[in-house]
Parts: sequence; structure tokens; C-alpha cells
Amino acid sequence: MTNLLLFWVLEGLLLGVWSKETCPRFQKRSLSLGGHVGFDSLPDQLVSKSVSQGFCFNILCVGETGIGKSTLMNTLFNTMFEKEEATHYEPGVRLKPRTYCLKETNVDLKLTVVDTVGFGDQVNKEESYKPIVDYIDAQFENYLQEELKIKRSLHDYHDSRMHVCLYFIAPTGHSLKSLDLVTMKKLDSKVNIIPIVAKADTISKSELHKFKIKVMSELVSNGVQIYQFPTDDEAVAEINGTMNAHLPFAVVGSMEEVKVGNKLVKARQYPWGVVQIENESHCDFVKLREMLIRVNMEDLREQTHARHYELYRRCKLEEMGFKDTDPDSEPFSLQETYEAKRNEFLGELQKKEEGMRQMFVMRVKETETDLKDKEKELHDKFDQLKRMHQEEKKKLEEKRRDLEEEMNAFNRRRVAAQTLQAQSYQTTGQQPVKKDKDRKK
Ligand SMILES: Nc1nc2c(ncn2[C@@H]2O[C@H](COP(=O)(O)OP(=O)(O)OP(=O)(O)O)[C@@H](O)[C@H]2O)c(=O)[nH]1
Ligand SMILES: [Mg+2]
Repeated sequence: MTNLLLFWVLEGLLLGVWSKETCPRFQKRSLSLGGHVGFDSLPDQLVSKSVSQGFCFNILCVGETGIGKSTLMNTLFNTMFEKEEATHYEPGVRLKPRTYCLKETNVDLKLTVVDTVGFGDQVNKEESYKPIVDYIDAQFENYLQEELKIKRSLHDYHDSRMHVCLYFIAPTGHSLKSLDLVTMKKLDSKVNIIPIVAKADTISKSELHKFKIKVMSELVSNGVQIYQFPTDDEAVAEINGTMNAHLPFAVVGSMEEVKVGNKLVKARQYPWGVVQIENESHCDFVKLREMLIRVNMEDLREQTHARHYELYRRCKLEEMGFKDTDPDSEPFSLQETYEAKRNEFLGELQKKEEGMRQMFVMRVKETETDLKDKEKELHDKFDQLKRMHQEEKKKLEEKRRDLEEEMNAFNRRRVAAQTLQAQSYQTTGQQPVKKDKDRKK
């Protein structure tokens, strides 16, 4: 029956009777329910599940030592996280993560704040961005490794990927430092960057206005992509659109409470007046808190996963040789990729093996020739020594012969002398007197 229906549909498509829109197989029919079924509770189910699981949010604070990173974090979450100060004598940039469990009403938030200790303190700042890039990549890699596991547990995995980077710009009133531009350029494809002008109470209103414009134009001219608050969701399109125009936010941080009128407010007190942190005419702190926490926290998490992590994952898998399509743009499955990689690997292995065999044969030949040369050398040496030895022997032989002849001649002379002496004693009738001395001789 199904086959018959399929044949009928296919025939209709081939004959051009139906387009994809009019074909019954592709058409969706809207039906009204006879009564309440209950799937309208699906959003509530999602909310309840998410709330029970809890949320996590990871903030990377990049900025020079003492620029006000910790104070701003404390002010943003209205919590005293830490008071520890970094020294200006760090040999390099070091990333320091700290995780806190926070609860607001019934929502649990696992917040991780990562600090860049020693940023901007070295004489040579060329490599300052590297530890930050490496840290972000390491968090992506951890997540990828978890995803690639056969037995995954992503639901209770502590996601340490950086959801946002608050980039603290010094309120110089001039322009961005090259360290800022280089670092932001290196980070913009890896994390959502929100630039902020720190300690905005130390710069005048008109200077701040000009500085903000300058910073934005420098970011644009250097092709630095900062995070744009999304405007595709109608509910937040207007506020996000307006806030995009306020970037970079000029912020002031403080946990000090000052009485203004009859209210205690967070502020910084100076001899000439009070800077109220949450007063929008004093600074953009509220704008930052609204955008970062109240409106776009979920979008930042989503962008991290869908854009930045996706890019990392794609590059990493491509690097490993995985691809979705073959050279003819035909789908290429994981199995095929695995087979192709396996064959490629085996081919390479064979090639290497062959190469090694040839090298081994060559080495053996070389060693053989070397040994032969050495053998010949030894033979030559031996022959030479033999010749020398024979010559020496010959010489000694000649010397021995000479000495023998000399000895024979001496003996003959001695015998003749003795005979002569005996004859002379016989004629004179004397007895030979042998003195001890002569005998010895
Ligand atoms: N004028 C002004 N001073 C601030 C502001 N925020 C922080 N400070 C002061 O700046 C000093 C350093 O602030 P921290 O928050 O410790 O700065 P940090 O960037 O965390 O410093 P390290 O962690 O040591 O690198 C402190 O004396 C703060 O009171 C601000 O918005 N305006
Ligand atoms: Mg700090």
C-alpha cells in the first residue's frame, strides 16, 4: 500500500503534475485539536528541567593589573569574591580561574571568573595574548574530548568554555594600545568580546564621549569583531539595538555604600562629589549588567556553543582529516572517512616500512663496504709488517752468520796460539805457570 502511494507521488512529480509545495507527501496540514491534550506545557517542562539542572556562566576578564577587574566582578554580582591583588612582577601572563556557586531565588548559577594575572606588566608584550588563546582553546578541547567519548556525560559535565570576555580598556582618552588591538584581534573568533572602558570616573564626560567613538572606529578599522547584542528576537531587539550603539560601556566599580538622600547606594566618594555606580548618568554600569546578565546571558552561552565552539570543532576535525563531502561534493560519511584515513595510514605505514627496509639494505651495504675497506687496510698493514719482519730476520741472519764466522776465526786463532805456545814450552822445557788472573781471563 505504502509502495503504491510512493509510486503514485513519484509519478506525479516526474510528470510535473505536482510541485514540491502542492505534493501531498510534502504538505503539512494544520488541524485543530478536539480538546486539551497538554503539550502546551512543553515550555514549562523545559524551564523546570533547566532550573533543576542549574546554569553555568564563565567570564574571562582581560585587563592590566589593577585596572579594576575584581572590583567590577564584585559589583556586578553584588558579592565579595576576592580582594587578592596581583603583583606587577609576573614574568608572563597567567590565567587564574575561580568558580563560585551562586543562588538567586531558586536558580543556581555556577559562575567561573577567569583573571589574566600579569597582563600588560612585561617589557616585551608580544606574546601576552598567547596564554589567553591557549586557555580558551584548552576549554574547547576538553569539551570536544568529552563529546567524542563513547560514553559521554555532557549533562553533568562542567562546561568551562568562556562565554564572554570583558576586555578592560584603560581610560587614557587617547586611543587603544597596540596590546589591546592585537589581543582582541586574536580572541575575536574564539570568544564573545564586550569591550569596556574601566575606571570611567577618571575621565571627563566630553573626553569619554570622544574616546568611546575613537575606540569603536579603531576596532572597526582593525577588523576586530566584538559581540553584538542580538536584534533578531523581537522581545529584546529594541533594547539590544540601542545598547549596541553605547559600546564600549564606560564602567565604574565599587562595593562601598554611600548615603545619597535617604538611600544607601554603591558609589565612589571623592572630595568633590559622589559617583553613583547604578546611576546611568554617571556611568554605564547598569547597561553592562542588564546586557550581560539580565538580557543576553543565554545568547552569550548559545553563541559560544554555536559559533565559537563550532568553529574550533570544525577546524579540529578537519585537521584530523574528517570531512562532510568528497571532492565531488557528495556526502562523505564518518565510516568512509575512517576507512579512507585507515587506508591512508596503512599506505603511509607501508611506504615507511619500504623506506626503512631500503635504508637498512643501504646501511648494510655501506657497512659491508666499510668493513671490506678496513679488512683490506688490515691486510696491507699485515703484509707490510710481514715484509718488515722478514727484512729484519734476514738482517739478523746475516749478522749471526758474520758473528759465527768471526767466532770460528777467533777459535782457529786461539787453537793456533795454544799450539804455538805448547811447542815453545816443549823446546824450552818450562812448565806453563797459570796465574789466577790469566785463568780468569
Ligand atoms: N577610580 C576608580 N578606581 C577603581 C575602580 N574600580 C576599582 N578601582 C580601584 O582600583 C584598584 C584596583 O582594583 P582591583 O579591582 O583590585 O583591580 P584588578 O584589576 O582586579 O587588579 P589585579 O587583580 O591586582 O590585577 C583598587 O584600589 C580599586 O578601588 C573604578 O571604577 N574607578
Ligand atoms: Mg583582581
